[in-house]
Amino acid sequence: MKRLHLSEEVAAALDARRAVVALESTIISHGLPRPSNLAVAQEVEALVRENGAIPATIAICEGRITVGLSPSELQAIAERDDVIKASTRDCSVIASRGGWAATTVASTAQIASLAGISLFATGGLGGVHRGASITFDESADLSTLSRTPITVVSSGVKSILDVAATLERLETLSITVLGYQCDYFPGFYLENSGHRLEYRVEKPEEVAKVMQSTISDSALLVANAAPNPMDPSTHQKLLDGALSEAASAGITGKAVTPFILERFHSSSAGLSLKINTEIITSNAILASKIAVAYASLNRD
Ligand code: PSU
Ligand code: MN
Repeated sequence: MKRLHLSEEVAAALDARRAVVALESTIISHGLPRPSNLAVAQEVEALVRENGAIPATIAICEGRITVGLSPSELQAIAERDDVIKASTRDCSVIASRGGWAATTVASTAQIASLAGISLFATGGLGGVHRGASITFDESADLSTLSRTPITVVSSGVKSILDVAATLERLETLSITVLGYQCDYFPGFYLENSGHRLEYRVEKPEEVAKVMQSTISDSALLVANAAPNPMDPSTHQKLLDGALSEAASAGITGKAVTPFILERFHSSSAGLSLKINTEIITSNAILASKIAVAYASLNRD
């Protein structure tokens, strides 16, 4: 795939059919505050390795669509001020101009799948925003995942969204959802979004078997609840505050998610940052275990 630049380590792992886990970079550039963003990104990569897989953080570095960032590229994505948030439609433009960009769930999934990676870990997917029946604000994460064969581990979708509508869209788009050791769809910061799931799995090997049995080119979503979630009333207060600030500041489009996440982090005295970090690390660990199980199924 000439459009993509794979690091030597990732290319070798894929050639040898070893377990590889893709990681997104918008979380680093636009989802977490500095300087903890770089520390979290490094920790996540280390945890993937400890759990037997090779990490492949994805971003656009000086126009190169890169699968498997070097330590200095990872640092640049965390620290540069000119890193753009790039969903799938933005990537070709930024690549052609030699720019820097962090990839969202949509573009990371697309690039990872083109590279031949089967597993992808993130925090929470984008989805249908509140009020979308008027604004039409629905993340390209959903439509991209409907045509991208990859397994995504997340703690559900961002809790700032219309979760019920997002679940309806996931059904329409034929994206299979598995609850990992849970009966209800997790609510990102919240343990439980209140929506019951049809399928529950207990072990990474079960997910690997589902992957092997897939009949479609759409994604498989593994929903894994936050290890230490937020209590619902604290969450509601933070959300109400952040949404009304976003409305009065006139924030729209792709700026909505980074704005609201930043308001959460600065209004919760570090609580949302701690939970967000734990979500990302626990999803990366689970994705690594599934990647290892899937690689060994495919070797047999
Ligand atoms: N969830 C987080 N932090 C984030 C995001 C999601 O906890 O930074 C990012 C992801 O990259 C996701 C993107 O793909 O937000 C969705 O943005 P939008 O709603 O503008 O499509
Ligand atoms: Mn949007």
